[in-house]
Amino acid sequence: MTASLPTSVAQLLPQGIADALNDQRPAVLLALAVVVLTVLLLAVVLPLLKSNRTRGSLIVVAGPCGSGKTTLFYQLRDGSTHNGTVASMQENSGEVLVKGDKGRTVGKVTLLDVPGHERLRHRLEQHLKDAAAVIFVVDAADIMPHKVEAAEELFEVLTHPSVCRRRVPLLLACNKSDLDTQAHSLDFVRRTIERQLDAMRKTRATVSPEMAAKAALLGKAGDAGGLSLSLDKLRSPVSAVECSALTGQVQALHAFLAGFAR
Ligand SMILES: Nc1nc2c(ncn2[C@@H]2O[C@H](COP(=O)(O)OP(=O)(O)OP(=O)(O)O)[C@@H](O)[C@H]2O)c(=O)[nH]1
Ligand SMILES: [Mg+2]
Repeated sequence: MTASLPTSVAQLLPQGIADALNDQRPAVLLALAVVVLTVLLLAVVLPLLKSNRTRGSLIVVAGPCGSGKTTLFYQLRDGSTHNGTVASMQENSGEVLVKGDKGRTVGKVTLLDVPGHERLRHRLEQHLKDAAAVIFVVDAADIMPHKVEAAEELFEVLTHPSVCRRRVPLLLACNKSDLDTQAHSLDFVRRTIERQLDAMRKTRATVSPEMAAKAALLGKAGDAGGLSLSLDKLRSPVSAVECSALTGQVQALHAFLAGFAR
């Protein structure tokens, strides 16, 4: 069955196209449809598939200087700390084989260790756009002198637009638990960070409307039922574990990574 274009439509089209359509050349229409579909596929669908693939397994390791990120990176990647590290000025990236309960490999993830230096904070912000999850490393033995630095960086991570929008999971890794007498308990580190973040969101809310909007992403004071902010009630799911990158006590990290292994 054939049908010609309505006159009002035909008048709006260039003469050649209107004639072609009126000539009922199905081959032309079919070719046009194929071209449009191909362009759509290339421009929209493929980049989406590609970004989902990388996002599926990129784990960003962040945290203050000296907390043990690079040591943890080597421990997870190679099962060795390579006899110590120096302060990093470059990212380290590598594939990690994720181990299940019985030590069997359950898949792999890409780990990206981002230096803690404040001057490199913009690089962390870039990487967070592609992160499937974040491991935020703090030094459990030295958290008190570094609590402001740790909370400031964590504030940036937890209020990062992409992290908030995609509700990227975050693991607070309380490292250096091998320092028995000096390392604070998981609960202590967690509460210290919560109190510091709480104070930070209150003071930042008064700085500017932009800061107030960012601070509001951590919830309003009192949301946690008490005075302090609760890491359990944020947009991103946050969990916390003890570990020792130096001695290889990293099973809890493998358990977290298993959720993102491919
Ligand atoms: N006792 C103990 N020391 C650790 C542990 N993890 C790291 N360290 C030590 O802490 C120091 C800093 O470790 P790094 O891994 O270089 O710290 P980083 O977080 O990468 O620091 P930046 O690169 O400056 O951001 C080194 O002397 C490590 O040997 C741990 O689990 N236990
Ligand atoms: Mg480092």
